Amino acid sequence: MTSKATIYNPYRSACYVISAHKLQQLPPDEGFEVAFAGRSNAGKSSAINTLTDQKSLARTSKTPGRTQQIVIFDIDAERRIADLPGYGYAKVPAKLKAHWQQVMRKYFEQRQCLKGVVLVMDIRHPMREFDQQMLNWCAVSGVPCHLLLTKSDKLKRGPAQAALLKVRKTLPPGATAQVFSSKNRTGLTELISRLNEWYEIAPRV
Ligand SMILES: Nc1nc2c(ncn2[C@@H]2O[C@H](COP(=O)(O)OP(=O)(O)OP(=O)(O)O)[C@@H](O)[C@H]2O)c(=O)[nH]1
Ligand SMILES: [Mg+2]
Repeated sequence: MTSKATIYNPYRSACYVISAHKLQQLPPDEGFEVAFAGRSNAGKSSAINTLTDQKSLARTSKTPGRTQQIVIFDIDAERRIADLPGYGYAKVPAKLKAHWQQVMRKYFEQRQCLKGVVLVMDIRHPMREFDQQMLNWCAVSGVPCHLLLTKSDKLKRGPAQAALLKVRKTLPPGATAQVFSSKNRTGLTELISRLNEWYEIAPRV
């Protein structure tokens, strides 16, 4: 496992654009967008900070349910990252949950520029409620999905690899998975390579 990106990282230029409460507030549906999705507290915002090599670009929190909007970051004029609201947090009021479920479904159905979804899961608790639904939405809308089994620093290498192999066995065709840690940057090179494909960025050394 590598501890640093060993390839050129084009995502360091990312900058904050908007926190959208409604789909209408999103930037025009053009270019390339990749969404980071996953349960609340899974580590989406931390993964974005590690990817972009910026400590506090995306707000992270010990309090689950923090990101309640779609937060957009520009990489360049054509390419964006979307930090989606986390799901599965019990304390979010039922009405708000239902609202976001609907918004998310529409986002997946309608967003033409969505080139891929990075589905973030805690490696110790993968494939929980709604993770499967997220995979299904991706499959139905034909959006490729890459699972980031994050917080791998919490496990030894053997159990982390075992968790990865177990998850890979259950994946639908076209979906991929890797081990990741925002804390020690495990898997960063692999993530950059996957994103470069979706964003159509030619690798540089
Ligand atoms: N040890 C360790 N902790 C992590 C890692 N990634 C995230 N965390 C911690 O997990 C907690 C949640 O991380 P966030 O990145 O805020 O999670 P999120 O998925 O964006 O959460 P919401 O915005 O609430 O949906 C924070 O306390 C992070 O410091 C990791 O790779 N290793
Ligand atoms: Mg977040």
